[in-house]
Formats: sequence, structure tokens, C-alpha cells
Amino acid sequence: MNEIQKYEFDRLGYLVIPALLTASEVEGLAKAIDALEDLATERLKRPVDKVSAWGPEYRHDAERGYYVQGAREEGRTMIIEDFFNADAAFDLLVDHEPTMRYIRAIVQERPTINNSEIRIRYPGNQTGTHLGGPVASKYRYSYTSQGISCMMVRMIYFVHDVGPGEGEFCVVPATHKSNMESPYEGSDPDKEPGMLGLPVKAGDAILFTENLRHGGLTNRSQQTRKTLHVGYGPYWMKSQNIATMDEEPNILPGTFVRYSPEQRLLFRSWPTLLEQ
Ligand SMILES: O=C(O)CCC(=O)C(=O)O
Repeated sequence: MNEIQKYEFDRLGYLVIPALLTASEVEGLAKAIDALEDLATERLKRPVDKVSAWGPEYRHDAERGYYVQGAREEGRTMIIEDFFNADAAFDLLVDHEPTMRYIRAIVQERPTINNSEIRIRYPGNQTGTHLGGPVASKYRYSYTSQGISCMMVRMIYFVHDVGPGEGEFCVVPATHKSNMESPYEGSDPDKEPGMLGLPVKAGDAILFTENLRHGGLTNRSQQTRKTLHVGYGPYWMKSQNIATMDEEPNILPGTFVRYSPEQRLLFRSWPTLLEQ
């Protein structure tokens, strides 16, 4: 992360990173998302397995290790959490060096992955705005003597272009530093003053602090928007997936065996000897 990127991330609370993924990485990830969408669609026909402490109902594929909520239909979103378990094609995102250079620059303690979700947003769908202003400490943004010091941050990876009107991820820049909660009624991102849609190309990524006010503009196109979201924070932060909120990371033994020691450490939410 260079000095200009650090300055902009501190000033705005997000960064659009062009071509963080190669064309062949994009191709492999897009195929894996499509395959998992089909499996999750079938899984959603089954009875509910778990109701999250935050409300949504989930189906759990214990063999493939993912949780899914939502629906494959116009106006809806399907969210598939813990997708790392489901397909080795996603392994390249675990300890992805181009990503880790950004994460290490803004999370001061040893970073781990605390969130993994595929968002599939069908035409007509939007993601309501949330956060910004004074927020719970686990999502806090701060600047200390060591520089930028984030709690939870997210990297969103794009496997196809998302242009204006195609359900862009959106932010109200600089609200990670706001001392007040948004005074505007409702959570419609299309109507919120100051909301900015961020158009991107396949292979681009967006890094943001969870402290920033954000959401997803209405997808007014016929293209379903598919993105991969990976959350990071200090190692002691437990899962921030909605299905497994504040539980230990949900990584199957069969997933762990595929990983290098460095990749495994990214799911280790207890101190190492160095941290004790
Ligand atoms: O991309 C979107 O539609 C919203 C994503 C979001 O809210 C998040 O990643 O926290």
C-alpha cells in the first residue's frame, strides 16, 4: 500500500484497487461461484437449519461447509457464507499476497479472516445502507501513533464489470470519521444524500473499513451481480459471518489440510507464542 493509497484510505474510508486479480483468477473464481450458486439454490429448498442471532434463516450444507440465506429470484440476494470450504478454487484468496499487502498496512495486530461471503444480487435488488459514524468497537476505524489501525475491514472482489445501474457497491465517503449517526430516514441507498456508487471492472477490488457507511445501489440491469467479500481484523476477532457470528471460524478439517501454515494462521483466532 503506497503513501497515496494510505492517504486516500484514511481520508475516504475506502479504496478502489484496479486489477487486484489476474484474468485467469477471475475466470476460475467466476466458474466456482456459478457452480456454488446452483448447489445453494437446491439447498435453499430444504428446511431451515439455523436462525442467526441477527435474524436471518440459514440452510447449512455440512459436507461442503457453507451456510446460505436469501433466494434466487428477482429483487432478492443470495448470500453464501464460509464459501472457502465449498471449493478449492477459492483457496487462492487465502493468503493472497497482493491483498495481504493492503491488510497488513491497516490492521496493526496479526490479521485473520473473520468473514467470507458470496453475494449474488439478482436484478431489482439493493443492499440497505448501514454503519458509518460512531460504531461498535469491533468495526471501529482509528489512527494511532502506528498509523491507520482498523478493526474489521473488507475486500470485495469483482468477477465481472459492475457499471452504473448494475448494483454498484456504494459508500458515503469519510463517514468512518463522522461523530454522528446518519440523520436520514430509512436505509435506501438510492435516496441517501452523499451516497456514491463505485463502478468497477472484472478483477478490481474495493477495500473499505466496516466503520464506513455503505450498501449496494439498486441493480437496475438484467445482469445478476456476483461478488466475493472477505473480512479481516485482529486475530482475536471471531467469525463476523451472520450465520456464525462471534463463533470460532468455520473451517472444515478437509479445508485445513489443503492449506499452507500461513493460510492456516489466517483462521487461527487465538494467540500464537509471539503474541502471548
Ligand atoms: O455489495 C453490496 O451490495 C453490499 C456489501 C456490504 O454491505 C458489505 O460487504 O458489507
